[in-house]
Amino acid sequence: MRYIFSAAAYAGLAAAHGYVKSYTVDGTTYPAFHKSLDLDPKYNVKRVDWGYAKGGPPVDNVTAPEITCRSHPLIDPALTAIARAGANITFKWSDWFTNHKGPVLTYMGEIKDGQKPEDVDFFKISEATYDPRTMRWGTDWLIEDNDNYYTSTIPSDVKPGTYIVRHELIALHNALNDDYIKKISGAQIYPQCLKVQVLGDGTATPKDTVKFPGGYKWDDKGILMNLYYGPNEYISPGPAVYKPQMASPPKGPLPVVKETGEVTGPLAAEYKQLRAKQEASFENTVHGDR
Ligand SMILES: [Cu+2]
Repeated sequence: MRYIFSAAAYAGLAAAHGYVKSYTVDGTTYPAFHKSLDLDPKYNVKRVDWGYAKGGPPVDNVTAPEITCRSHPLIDPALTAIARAGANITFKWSDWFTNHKGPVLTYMGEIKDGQKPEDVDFFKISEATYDPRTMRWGTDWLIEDNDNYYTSTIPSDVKPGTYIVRHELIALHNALNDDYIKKISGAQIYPQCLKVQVLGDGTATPKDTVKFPGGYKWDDKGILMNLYYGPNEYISPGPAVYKPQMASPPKGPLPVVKETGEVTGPLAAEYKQLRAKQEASFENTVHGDR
């Protein structure tokens, strides 16, 4: 039974949460930050995403600094992915609890020298929300139909520069379990951010933007809601998805990437083995209740 949890399965739920395992950015795959192994200095990992020092539980308070990129303080990325405007970014999530239903959203915003993720003006580049006809969610599409892969396209007309891509899953299964006094919904928000150098000759700077924190309110219709009621619409939080004036495929040759952050050298095999083991043990928790 997918929707009924035993106490043991629920304890597993509380302890373990999904995360992005890797990013494929304009054809190159980069491993994502791993919350335990990548904090071990002996592996000397370099990542394209912002790492989290405190384990990365889901974010419940949309006004907390964690809403930007899942954790606070953040560990800055040592690498920057490279993509041509108009190229795809594919997020490979860990296996996920199918009861974690809700939308999957992607934002991006230019990050200038000296800026932090919370300073960035984010525009939305894609979302998979809810289809009232089939009563299926973005997460159903991600988990059941697409083997935990989600792809967003960088708008082909954005100006070149260094961007944060903020990708997020909002699990609404518990959303109505709110704390009215503290103004916190029971929604579990799982944002994750990576740094991307965007190439091209675009000139657009999308204007419909939000900052995080700031972009969401605890009682936004898409954050504080009862998902079991069979809603006949879903009002996505944040701005509308930005659409380029004239979408075009990426121009020029594939970017040449020197370093993806794959661990190399004498500890490579050990790292790979440990990581595979930890990922498998998390995913066993996920499948334990099926
Ligand atoms: Cu959860």
